[in-house]
Amino acid sequence: MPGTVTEKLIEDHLVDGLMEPGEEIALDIDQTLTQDATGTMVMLELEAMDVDHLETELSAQYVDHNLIQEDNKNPDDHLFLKSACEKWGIWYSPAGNGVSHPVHQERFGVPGKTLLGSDSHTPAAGAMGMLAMGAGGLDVAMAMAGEPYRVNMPEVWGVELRGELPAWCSAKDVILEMLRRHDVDGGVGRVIEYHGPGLASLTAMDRHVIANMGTELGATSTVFPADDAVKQFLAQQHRAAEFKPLHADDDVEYHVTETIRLDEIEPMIAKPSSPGNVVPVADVQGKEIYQAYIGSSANPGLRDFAVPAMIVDGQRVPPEISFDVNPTSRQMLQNLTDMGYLGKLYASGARVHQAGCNGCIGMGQAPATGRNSLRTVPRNFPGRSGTREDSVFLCSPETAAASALTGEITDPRTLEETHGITYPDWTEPEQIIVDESALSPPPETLGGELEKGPNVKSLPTFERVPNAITGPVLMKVGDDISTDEIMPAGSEVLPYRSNIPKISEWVFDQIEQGFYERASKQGAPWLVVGGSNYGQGSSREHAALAPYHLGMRAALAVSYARIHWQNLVNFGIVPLEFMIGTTTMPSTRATPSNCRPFARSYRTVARSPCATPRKIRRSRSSTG
Ligand code: MIC
Repeated sequence: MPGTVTEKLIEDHLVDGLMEPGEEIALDIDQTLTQDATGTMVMLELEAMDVDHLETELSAQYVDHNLIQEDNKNPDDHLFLKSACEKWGIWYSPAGNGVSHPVHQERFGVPGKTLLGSDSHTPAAGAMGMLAMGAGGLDVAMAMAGEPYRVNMPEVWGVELRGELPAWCSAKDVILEMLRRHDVDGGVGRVIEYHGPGLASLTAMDRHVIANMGTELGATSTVFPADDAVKQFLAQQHRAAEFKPLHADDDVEYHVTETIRLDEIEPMIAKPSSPGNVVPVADVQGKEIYQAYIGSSANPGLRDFAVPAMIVDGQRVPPEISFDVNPTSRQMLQNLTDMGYLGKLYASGARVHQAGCNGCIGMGQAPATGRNSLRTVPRNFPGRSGTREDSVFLCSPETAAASALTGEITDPRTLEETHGITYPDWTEPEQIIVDESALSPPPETLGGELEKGPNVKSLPTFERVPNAITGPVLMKVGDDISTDEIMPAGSEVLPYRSNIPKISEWVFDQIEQGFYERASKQGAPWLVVGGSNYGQGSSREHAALAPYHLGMRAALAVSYARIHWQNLVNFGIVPLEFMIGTTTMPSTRATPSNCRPFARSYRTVARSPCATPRKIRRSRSSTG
């Protein structure tokens, strides 16, 4: 049978299960990625499981989220993570070295491998011909300890790209077009596989942009073939020898097919407060803005900074506009400086921040209340910017730079007429400065003590899941509720990612201030009722751990986002589903007869974080 890239990757890593869409399969995981905001919990889970050594080919830990060191908490977490890397043999990327996804692609991306990351945007590495998936921390910890990753066999959604992007449009407009067509749940249960002649004009970092935000479509992952673009990327990163081609066979059949004509793409924008709320920029043109922001894992390429730098070159951003530049990595800063682009950005009035995720999850750069903020980041869920009443739009670097110049939402194509600016000519350089000096490899001798600051609290203990749960519904929410609404991020909350009792004070706070007091008064057990795609967005298992701590024991929703469903199950919250189309609504008393995933959930819950993981015999040491 001819195979797609996705099927080849899965077949090569299949440990258990049938490759039939919807069937549970188990996959061998070659590499893991953890970032600090979820990684502390991963390390606490490895500790709770008493894991003495890792089984992955490579595990890497990045510090890119909790960068504001306003007191001891974040730096203590960084040291804790460093000590964990030394104990278990994990690569360590310190604060300031850069955003996990692009740095991982640059240093460790290898065609043909699997990657599991405790961050929902891990699929970005699909740009390299890898099968990369986001998961909750416990699943990542289990993979590090040698357990295969269990996921439902996806359908493969073949998206054929034709033509070439017109001037003033870039990869971000392609993925925003996908979101315009399919909204935040269009990719559920699928891997999106891009193919066709249009691929030739997209670099590996352009593909990263598209793969990164496949997560916003709810997709299990996104993959691209490993072709010349990947070869060039690896050569640019001084890793040419690691290239291996990976292509779909001829005449392959996809479960779902779609075509995008790149030459028909126009600048797109996602309006507040959902990445699926996409319209052409021209439709919202003229709205006054407060902030234009470039950077994040959704637009991390050199061109994503160089092109805006060339757009604003010789111009000055109005003084009332906050033009925030968030460089991807230390290496990128060195290159932008060396090539003169950083100087152009500064001269235009930009505020240049340290390399990292920063304002993408509200770690600084929060916009003023109700004022429009244009960002190249992947998400604009309510309050995620750090401002409760925010108004965040998602767009390309071209649209952000054009709007920074004019002070209002601007279709970048109009700059030719209004400012006499022609679309910058950009060709990806063959040679750049490559600097991995800040990355610490695993030490020769492993072991040592975990360095726990006063804010690092060990993993709480969990009760056995009972056979029946009776309790009141404390919260009722609609469709597409994101984990940002269940367990907010932001600079005030994120420092408590390694302290479950404390972070639980913000559970559902974005929806109801004072929920913590109400839930604490109620005590366990209580339930939440939700609509479809409950828990979309981030992989943060805190959105399950913290509600559990407050007494949540079951959710009752129309459907769940994949990663959040796994997180609920992992930590003993039973994810029940309404049986749509029947006349009898299920009661809040959970029994196998009124909930579809119950039996399966219960089985998975048995893999509690306190149990030592069963070591599997890995089917291969490398994917070959
Ligand atoms: C995000 O983009 O939402 C995050 C912050 O990177 C999260 C992880 C987190 O909550 O720490 C994600 O995407 O999984």
